[in-house]
Amino acid sequence: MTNSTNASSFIKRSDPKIYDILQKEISREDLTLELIASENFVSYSILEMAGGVMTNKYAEGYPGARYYGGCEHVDEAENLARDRAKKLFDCEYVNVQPHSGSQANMAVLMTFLNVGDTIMGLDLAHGGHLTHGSHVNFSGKLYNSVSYQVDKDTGRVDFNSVRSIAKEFKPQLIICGGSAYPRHVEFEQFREVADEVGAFLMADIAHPSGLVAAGLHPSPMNYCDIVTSTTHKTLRGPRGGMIMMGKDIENKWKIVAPKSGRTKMVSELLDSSVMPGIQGGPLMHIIAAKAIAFNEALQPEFKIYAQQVIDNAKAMSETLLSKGYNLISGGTDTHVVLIDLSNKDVTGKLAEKTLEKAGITVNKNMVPFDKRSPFITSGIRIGSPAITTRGMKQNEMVQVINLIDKIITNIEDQSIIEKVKIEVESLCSSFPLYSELHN
Ligand code: DSN
Repeated sequence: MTNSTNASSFIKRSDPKIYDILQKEISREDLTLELIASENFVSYSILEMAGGVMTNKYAEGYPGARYYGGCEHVDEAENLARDRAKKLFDCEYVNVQPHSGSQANMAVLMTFLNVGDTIMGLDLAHGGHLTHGSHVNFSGKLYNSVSYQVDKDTGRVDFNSVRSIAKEFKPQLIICGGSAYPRHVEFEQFREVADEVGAFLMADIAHPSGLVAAGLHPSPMNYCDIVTSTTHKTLRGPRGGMIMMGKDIENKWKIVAPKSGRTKMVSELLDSSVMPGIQGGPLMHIIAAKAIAFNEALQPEFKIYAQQVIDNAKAMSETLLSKGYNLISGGTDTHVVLIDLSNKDVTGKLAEKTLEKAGITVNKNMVPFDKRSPFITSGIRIGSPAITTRGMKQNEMVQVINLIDKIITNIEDQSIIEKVKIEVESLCSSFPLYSELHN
């Protein structure tokens, strides 16, 4: 029996109502196919730490310089997380306190920019992220935001257009990476453009960070001034964010100084942007769980997992192509597959809802040049990280796509939906998840 199971039984006695809800979620995760590209299943060790006593501790500040007493053990945990992250990503600076990827990005923008400065990121509808300059987000409200797009034919970032937009608007910060970009992020080409216009370059590797850690996606560290990530997607850690800088921090400091007029290292500025700039007390239970995740990702088995994530995404994309689906960029290099359903006469919204009824979880997603709104969309995004964690391989990916295709091509047929649901449950039962947590 794991501690997590014990914890569940405490809840069972003290609060049966929420215990039932937890059990239903455990069953949902176990008996459905989780294809949301940004989700994953953490280990029992991470669950145990994320539910552990460090949730009790206030630790505003950083190791060795806290505003509270009693921090000696959480200091050790945060130092361990930082050391492991530095080793994993081969970087000199890391801040493991951001509660989320959005807060990591906010801290970077607050460090490198003045309100009203210009930022340039990938258009949300082309695979970017809210915090890369969307007008509904702080990044598009506080900063002057311009965006670049992908090429209509290739579905890949259009560098002619990136260059000309950068030259026209002279952004202080260029952001590369996104949430629905199936290809490797082109760090080197972005660096060239950033140098041409004198911009800082930030990579948001929230999605592929597990693949970067495994050496299966190019690393941004040698090209980008600053790198942010989440810890819960391909990296398979607890929900949270982080900020990193590669080598040569001193040199980057020389760039920051004239702008801010301050005489601090950029690492200090970043740390204080996180706390007290935008956050108070760090989530020490989550930081300790991040330390476990980084250690797990340093093990040789993680590389095997990450390779299987990519192989599985490729198997799904090849099967989809063979069935006449249009994929943005024609396939994938990563864990993400972005499907344009326009030729199937089904909206992303309807596909998401109907697949969910059959036990297949995906998210509707805009596709580049989408004529539909973000609430309807013409596409869906699928991903392989979570089902790969369950142990599924290429053969199962073919089965998964066959099931998706059955639904999409019979979108109104209730009996097909019910039959697919039974097949989904049977497939999931062969790859059990969190069996020790069940009732
Ligand atoms: N919401 C995340 C995703 O699904 O990709 C990005 O923050």
